[in-house]
Amino acid sequence: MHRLPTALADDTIAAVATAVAAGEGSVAIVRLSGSEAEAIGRSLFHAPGQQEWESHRVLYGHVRDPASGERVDEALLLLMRAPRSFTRETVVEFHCHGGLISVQRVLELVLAAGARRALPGEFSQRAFLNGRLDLTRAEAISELITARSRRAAQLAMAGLDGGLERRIAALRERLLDQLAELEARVDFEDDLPPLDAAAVPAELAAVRIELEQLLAEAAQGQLLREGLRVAIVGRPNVGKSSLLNRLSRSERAIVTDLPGTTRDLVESELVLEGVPLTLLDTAGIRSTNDRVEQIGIERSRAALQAADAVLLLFDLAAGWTAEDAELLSQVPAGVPLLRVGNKADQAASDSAGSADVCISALTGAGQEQLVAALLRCCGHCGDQGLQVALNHRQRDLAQQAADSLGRSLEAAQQLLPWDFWTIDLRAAVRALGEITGAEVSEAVLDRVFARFCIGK
Ligand SMILES: Nc1nc2c(ncn2[C@@H]2O[C@H](COP(=O)(O)OP(=O)(O)OP(=O)(O)O)[C@@H](O)[C@H]2O)c(=O)[nH]1
Ligand SMILES: [Mg+2]
Repeated sequence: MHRLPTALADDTIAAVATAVAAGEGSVAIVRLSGSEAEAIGRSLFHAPGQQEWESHRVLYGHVRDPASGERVDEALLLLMRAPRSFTRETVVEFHCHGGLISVQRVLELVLAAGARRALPGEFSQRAFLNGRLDLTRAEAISELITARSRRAAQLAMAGLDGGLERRIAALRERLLDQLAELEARVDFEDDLPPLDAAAVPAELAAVRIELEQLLAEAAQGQLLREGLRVAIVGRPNVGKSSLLNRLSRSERAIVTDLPGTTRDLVESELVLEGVPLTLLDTAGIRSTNDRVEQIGIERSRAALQAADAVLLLFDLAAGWTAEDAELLSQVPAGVPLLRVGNKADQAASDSAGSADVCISALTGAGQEQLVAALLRCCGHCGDQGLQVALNHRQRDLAQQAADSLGRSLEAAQQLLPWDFWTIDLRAAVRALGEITGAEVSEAVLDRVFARFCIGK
């Protein structure tokens, strides 16, 4: 969708700010922001008695259709006059009854009265443009909303408190100081004391080390934020569905003693040690003439190719077979993989040779070891020290900054003239500025905010 040029954002936007789902939440909020928000609010909301339209006070009354006078909803209205609001514009919120119909009618009335439908993230974008938030805090809000585990939510809150912004801004300041030193020498070398030739590269190297530290933490943060898709694959009847049910503490998947029970992918969401996982139970892989089963097996193979990690389940009682080895060869290179021997309760203890972990999906034995091994092989190393987490965009930029600093350091080592050092140094400063939004183009902003949900 085309986004309006940000310089022209003086119109009033509106959206339903609460979740729009076919459920029956008790309250839904229609939010407006912009110069006309209060006028639109007054034109639709009737507050009986002596209630004053004061900022940051709640009014009680009815939303009315101005054309017919019909009462559309009984509601509360919250007025927050500029600049004391999330967007720093005047914001009006109608706290309506939940459900789908009346909220949509209130929104339609608001739109008919002159507001425009907000684009995804447009409230946050205005907050950013009006200096209320830097880009990392704005992104943290979106991450808080979409967090799938408590730990991911905590990290998003740290971002919202400015933990990431402060770290990045401090590094950028240090680079700017060095850039100023060098640029002054390029322009006025004769008027200044000679440059301490070792001090600048030493500082650049120090900043680069901090960036690399941040990047290492980013990998952990990404795991906590985005989680993993883990495919459980194996021959028919080895206990894949039983394992999914056990890990997700549900009877999500059908279990029978008939090989070929699971015909389709079965997904289950769970959180293990703070890491959100999507577990995929798949159809057991074998050659078959059953058309339905064949399609299921194709889906199993596709899931195997797309997974972030694979649990290759085999039956300890039957031992590691040629078919298991064949399946193993189909796991894409580099994808974390565990060979999980199941039905340990039925098997002799010496049959575990090919297994990384042995479990019994029936009794639950070995379950903790399986979880620990899975998280370990996916690079989860505990997160107690983790303060901030970078998202993809931020990580790419931090990586660019680190690479640019590396090139700048090379120029220094080769004793190239100072203007050669400054080209890459400037690129590093720019990349860090793009993380916080201190230096950022409209196109980048549009892309960032377009990923937000509507009404935020
Ligand atoms: N003794 C024992 N039986 C198990 C264990 N895990 C699963 N089973 C049994 O093995 C049979 C098959 O289990 P499922 O979970 O349906 O196996 P599956 O791999 O999903 O099978 P398909 O969907 O046909 O590919 C059922 O009778 C389970 O009760 C285990 O750890 N020990
Ligand atoms: Mg199954």
